[in-house]
Amino acid sequence: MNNYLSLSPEVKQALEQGKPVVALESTIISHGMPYPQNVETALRVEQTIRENGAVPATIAIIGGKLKAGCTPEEIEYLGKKGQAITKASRRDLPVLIARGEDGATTVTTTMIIAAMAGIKVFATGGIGGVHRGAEKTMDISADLEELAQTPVMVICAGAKSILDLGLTLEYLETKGVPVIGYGTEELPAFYTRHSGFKVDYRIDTPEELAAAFKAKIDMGLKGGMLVTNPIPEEYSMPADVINKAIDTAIAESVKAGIHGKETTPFLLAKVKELTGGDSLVSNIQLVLNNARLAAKTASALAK
Ligand code: PSU
Ligand code: MN
Repeated sequence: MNNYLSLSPEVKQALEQGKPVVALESTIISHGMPYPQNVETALRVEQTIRENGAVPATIAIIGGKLKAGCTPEEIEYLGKKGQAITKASRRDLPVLIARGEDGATTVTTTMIIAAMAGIKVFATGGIGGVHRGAEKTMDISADLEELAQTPVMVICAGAKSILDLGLTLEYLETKGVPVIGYGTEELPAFYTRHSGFKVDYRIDTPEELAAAFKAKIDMGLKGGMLVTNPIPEEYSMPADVINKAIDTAIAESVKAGIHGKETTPFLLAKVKELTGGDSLVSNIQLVLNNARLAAKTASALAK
């Protein structure tokens, strides 16, 4: 452990006693949803993890400390400050920490901090990936590199088709990251259950997810595992509605000259604006669904 890491008493005790712990990211709180739904959702996700037998560890950077386990007050702070909190990826850590600043952790930095703390399972909504047009822009999320090197299982609802899902899968294949479909052979696309792309393996139980991840760690194969869990049918969105919104959002981002770390938040906000409250309801439900699966998988892994 290092001087920069700060575990909440509950998370520290759970890890010492070998109890199941599930990591949660904070970019989804500060940048992914509007206030106050972001705070309500973050607290509900924590509650869902508890109800399913694990301890939640919301991860964030507060005052230059790498936090694993935030208090409700800290979650309120992250949600209320929103976009004013730096979206922190791997390259942001050194300066933010040295300056004692705050940061909302992406999938990348949540994995880094979870691994430092000894947390193996992480639940979120969607991951970053290879952007459409990356053959020109080279915009590829650091999330993919992190999955290639850091030993954390990430449970998500797939990736939004703001990305090039085919290229994202190719990249993960090159990097040796197993892509699992939970109860499905098809990669889910966040708001919808279907993308037309196949995952590497279909797994149907938390126990089998745990066994596969344990085998990976035991063999000393570096990197994580990506579990894609489709949004529950009743909350999935019509594909034509969401695809139209995504196409419009991408066209607007190109016109506005958006690039770098602003791209993903810009596209997510535009899609939300174009689809109204429906996409927010779906977003909340798929995160809760991932939290349930993550708690069960962390429990299976702890046995
Ligand atoms: N995709 C989503 N919702 C999100 C993100 C991505 O559907 O909230 C966030 C996650 O924190 C992810 C980050 O790690 O955006 C990726 O950003 P970038 O594409 O700039 O790497
Ligand atoms: Mn990027």
